[in-house]
Amino acid sequence: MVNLTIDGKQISVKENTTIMEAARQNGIPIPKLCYLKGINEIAACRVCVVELEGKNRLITSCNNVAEEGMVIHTNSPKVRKDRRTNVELILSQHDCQCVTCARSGNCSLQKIANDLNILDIPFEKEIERQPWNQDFPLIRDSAKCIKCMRCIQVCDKVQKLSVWDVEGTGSRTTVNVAGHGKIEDAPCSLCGQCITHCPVGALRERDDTEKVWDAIADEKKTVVVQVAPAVRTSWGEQIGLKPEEATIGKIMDSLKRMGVDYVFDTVFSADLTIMEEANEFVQRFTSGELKDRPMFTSCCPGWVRFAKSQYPHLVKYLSTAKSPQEMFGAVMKTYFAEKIGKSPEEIYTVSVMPCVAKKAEREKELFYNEYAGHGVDTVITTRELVKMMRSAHISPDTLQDIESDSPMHDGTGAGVIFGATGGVMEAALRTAYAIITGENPEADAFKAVRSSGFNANDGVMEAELNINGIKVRTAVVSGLGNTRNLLDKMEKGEVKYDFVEVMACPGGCVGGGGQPIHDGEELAFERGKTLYALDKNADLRFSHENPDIQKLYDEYMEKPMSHKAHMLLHTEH
Ligand code: HC0
Ligand code: SF4
Repeated sequence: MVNLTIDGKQISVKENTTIMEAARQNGIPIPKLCYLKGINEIAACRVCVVELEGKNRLITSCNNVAEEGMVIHTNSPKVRKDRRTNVELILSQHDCQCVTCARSGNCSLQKIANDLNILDIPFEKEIERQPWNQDFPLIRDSAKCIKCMRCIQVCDKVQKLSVWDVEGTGSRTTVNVAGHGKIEDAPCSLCGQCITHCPVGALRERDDTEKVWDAIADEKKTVVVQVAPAVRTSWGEQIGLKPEEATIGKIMDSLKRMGVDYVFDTVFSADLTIMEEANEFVQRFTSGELKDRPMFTSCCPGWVRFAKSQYPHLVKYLSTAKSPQEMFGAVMKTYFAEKIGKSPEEIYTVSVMPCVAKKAEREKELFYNEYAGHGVDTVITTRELVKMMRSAHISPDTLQDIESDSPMHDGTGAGVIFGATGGVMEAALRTAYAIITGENPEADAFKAVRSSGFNANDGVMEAELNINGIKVRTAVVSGLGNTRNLLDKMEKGEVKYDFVEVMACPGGCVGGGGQPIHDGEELAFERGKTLYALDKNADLRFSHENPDIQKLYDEYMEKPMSHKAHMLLHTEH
């Protein structure tokens, strides 16, 4: 142990603990901007400076280790002055247009500047705004970038894609797409992890909320919304609701109050995806087609983009089943449109997703008979949903639990867990078991594929399962860096699987790039627990027992993998 004094408090910490961590463990938070534990410990912002007594100098606390006998001051006049100057210098290169910023109220720079009582910036402003494709789902505003390097590090170390890089030197050092390229040409998976790790508003999703308001205002349109499984775990975080208060029913109520005509839960179509994907897996597995490679899940568009750009030879092993978002879009514009006597063109479909890549996934076209268009018209993130609630001045405490509409009302626990890493695999195995054996397994029989912690086991869970004497080797992975490691092992023949689930964001959709931002905190695992609890308490836990799915097949799709199902529910990648 190492003994030192911080702000007059004598403390002991383990060797090799940074000063910042030693202070944190003892209830002394040190302000920071660029620091991200284990990912970005480069002291670029110098906001975390502290005074080391006796040495007459300031040191950064995030990357200096506590040493025996140190006497540290985290808030001396010298520290305050230096910290303030460092923040003022950062502000001199930042556009400071807080009123029109997507992160206003949730910005680490805004908070620190306020905490330090900075009322004026004594330096000349030097701001350059680089051009950006405003149609791309990921928007970067260089005039807000504080060069903390977090985006570079997250994309490089966590997602292993290296989309961002430093360019220029000296005071002209800045961040941009690597090689001064265009974002639309870069291998960006649109996972959105750089957005959720940006301390300011330099990175954000394209705002699509106005399209939804326009559709609501258009009397000729019937607006139909679906809400993804993971949204229920996080939407309350930004508006002060506890997880148990922030139910899916209240999201449905808020959407109806905004003027949406029909509201649905994507859990319904997660069950539909399982019907198609489990049948597809059993067919591909038993036909011997999967000799060399596994079948991969394909519902995560960040993963599909990654596979296409990094491992194109593996694309043919992706399941052809569309994602639940896309299946729901197809069902809304055909089966549902017929039920309510409307044409597909009169239906305007919106998805609320915890994801940025879903904004690109919706661009896929829907072909059926004469009709060609999009299954989903607009995708908004969880953050955009909360923004819409705010602009509709809905008080969260007045929201009631209301049911989703019919005839796509029912959803099972198997569909709910889609939002957490391992959930799609577990749900698919429950139904694949029933297809192979003719009877249901115990509902928790495949819980070995659940994650044991945020990014535990390098994000990989493996399970070898026995279904009626047939051995099925499965793996589940989340995070694209973890995925790259796993795929490389697979390509070298070090590991072999029959069925693999991949989610681009660490922890699955609960940790998605469209979720509420809590600077530097990783909440995916905690949010995932909410989904597993909902599954445990659900009346139905097998997708094939969903009565509304059974009705959809009876009345419209015939059976899983039918010609009609192929036309509407499957895709080429
Ligand atoms: Fe997901 Fe989905 S589970 S990708 O994470 O499969 O975004 O929540 O909606 O489509 O259901 C996201 C979440 C979805 C889809 C579902 C899948
Ligand atoms: Fe990298 Fe993901 Fe950001 Fe794209 S969205 S730049 S892949 S972190």
